[in-house]
Parts: sequence; C-alpha cells; structure tokens
Amino acid sequence: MNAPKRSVTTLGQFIIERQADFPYAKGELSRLLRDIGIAAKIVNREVNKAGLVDILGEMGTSNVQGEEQKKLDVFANEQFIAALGSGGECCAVASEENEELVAISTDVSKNAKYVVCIDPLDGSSNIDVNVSIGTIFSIYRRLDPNAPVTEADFLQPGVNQVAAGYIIFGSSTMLVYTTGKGVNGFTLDPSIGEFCLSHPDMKVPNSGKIYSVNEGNAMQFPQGVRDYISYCQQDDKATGRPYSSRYIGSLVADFHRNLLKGGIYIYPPTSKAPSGKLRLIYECNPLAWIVEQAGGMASDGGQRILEKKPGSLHERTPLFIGSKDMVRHAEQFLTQNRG
Ligand code: AHM
Ligand code: MG
Repeated sequence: MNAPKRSVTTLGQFIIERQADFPYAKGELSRLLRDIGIAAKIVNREVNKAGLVDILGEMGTSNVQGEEQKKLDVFANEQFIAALGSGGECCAVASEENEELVAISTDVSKNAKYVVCIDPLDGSSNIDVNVSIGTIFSIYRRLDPNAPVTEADFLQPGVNQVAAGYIIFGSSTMLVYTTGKGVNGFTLDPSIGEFCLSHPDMKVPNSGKIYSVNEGNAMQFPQGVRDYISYCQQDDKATGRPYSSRYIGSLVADFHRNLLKGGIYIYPPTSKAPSGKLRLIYECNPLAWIVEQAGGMASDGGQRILEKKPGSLHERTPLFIGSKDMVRHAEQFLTQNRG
C-alpha cells in the first residue's frame, strides 16, 4: 500500500526542510524559530481567552515609553523570553517591554550566537476591544559570540537580520517569517495545534488601492504627507482613485492586510513626535525586511529602513511601508515639498 500523500506542511517540517538553504548552519536558527513558534501558541491560547478570564486589563505599570501595560503584554513578554532562553540559542533579548536588554544567563545560552529583538504584543490597546494584535520579532547574529553580549549586538542595521517575522492574532492566527529567501505564512490549525503552511512565497502587489495612516493627526503631518493623502483621496478613474482608507491602529494587522492586498502604511513624523512613533529595531526593521523579501519597499521617507544604523534600543523612526510603487510615490511627494 502506498503511504497517504501529506498535504499539510507544518512550521516545524518547513523549518527543517529549509535548513538546507544555509549549508553551514548547525540548526541553531531553526531551533530558535521553532521556540518562537511554540511561544506563539502559548500566547495565542491566552489571547483567545481575553475577556473570559482575569488576565485582561491594565496591570498598573508602565513600559519604557511611559505607556500603560496590559497584563497580556507582560504575559507575552515573559513567554517569549522564557522560550528563547530555554532553547539555548539566544543569549539576550531586546523587548519593547524592557528598558534594558535582557541577558539570558543559563549555562547553555551564555555563548549563544544569536540575539532577538521583539515587540511581544503590539497594538495592545486593541486587546480589550477584540481587534487583531500581533508579535513582531527579529534575529541577529552576535558581532562576536566569544565576547560578552552588549547593546552593540542589537544596534546593527536591519540589513544584518538573519530572520524576521510576525504573528498576527486575528480571525485566525498566522505566523509569517523570512530568512532572506522569500516570505512564507503559516496559519494555526487549532484542532491539531500546529502552524500549517498556508501562504507560500508571499508577494506584495506592486501597487494597491489602500492607504493606512492615522488621519486624526493630519494637521501635524509634514506638508508632503498631507499632499500624498490628498492625492489618495482624489477622483481619478485611470489610477483607481480615490483609494480606500483602512487603519486598524494595530501595525501587524494593517501591515498584513496591505501585504496581501497591496497598499501603503504610513506612520509619519508629526510635530509632536518628529521621529514618528514606531520603534526601529523591533517594529520597523522586521517588517521592512519582510516587505522587501515580498517585493515591496520600506523607507523613513528618505532612507531605506534596513540601512538605518540604530543609535539606541528604543529608537523611533517614521515609516512608509508596503507596495513598492506607492512607497516610491509617497517619497516623491516628500522630496517635492523639501524643495
Ligand atoms: P504600541 O507598541 O504601544 O502597541 O504602539 C504601536 C501601535 C501600532 O501597532 C500602531 O500602528 C500604532 O501604534 C498606532 O498608533 P496611533 O494610535 O498613534 O495611530
Ligand atoms: Mg509596539
């Protein structure tokens, strides 16, 4: 009898199959990705219970940006750090929820080759209204695995990433990641508790009809961004305008939708926040690499996100990300206005 054909590829199987893409790799990166997948399932279980149990709500502490922390942020942070620590492949983590880097000091981890930057639960103000939230992560090889880990290991430009991804807790839960050989998406099948390959080799359309920006802040935007938004809103049959405005206020969800459908997400500088709101190393760089790997583009309005050299762990940057033609076009509006 022939063995039944396997029609489902799980995340674990896919990671092992793809290990051959890195001929000198010893499997550490694969293990690290698998650890992230496991933590994602644990966080998913708790996210799904939000509203049912007393895990929902504010914890009464603030994160390093002075923002309120919800209990689930804290839970997710702990889970990812614990998962990354237990595998022995990661020696330190930079997280949105911790001011300083978190060194993992178990015997197995202290000489580990990799560091991880993570936003454990982004868009957390959406938790208590049942709107999609996400996790964003990025993995770097340490500058010198024999030296003690320092901030310098984290302050590498995004072009040095060795893996990056996000998990979206939406109508279904997905994990999307790249190791620089395209982008693949896995949907969690809750009946078997596995992430299954559902979106192989994801590509973002070169252009789209969606723009995503918090227009409530428009009066504070640079003139070039305001002009681009007006352009999106004008009537023009040939280019399919007006475009649709779609803004969830949850970066992963806005990014994921635009990745699938084509579109642009903008978090520009504002007069109150001249560097924008989003953080370079654990929000913008991972998504920038994913979008580039999918054929799209990410810039701060003038410079490629992946080439920015971070000066500090929680540095912010403006972000223009999504379909290549749309990001280029938005940049042109900015350049024209700079004169
Ligand atoms: P957070 O890291 O505190 O959750 O903030 C990041 C979130 C993004 O998910 C989202 O795109 C953005 O903040 C929304 O900000 P705003 O409410 O200013 O539009
Ligand atoms: Mg965040």
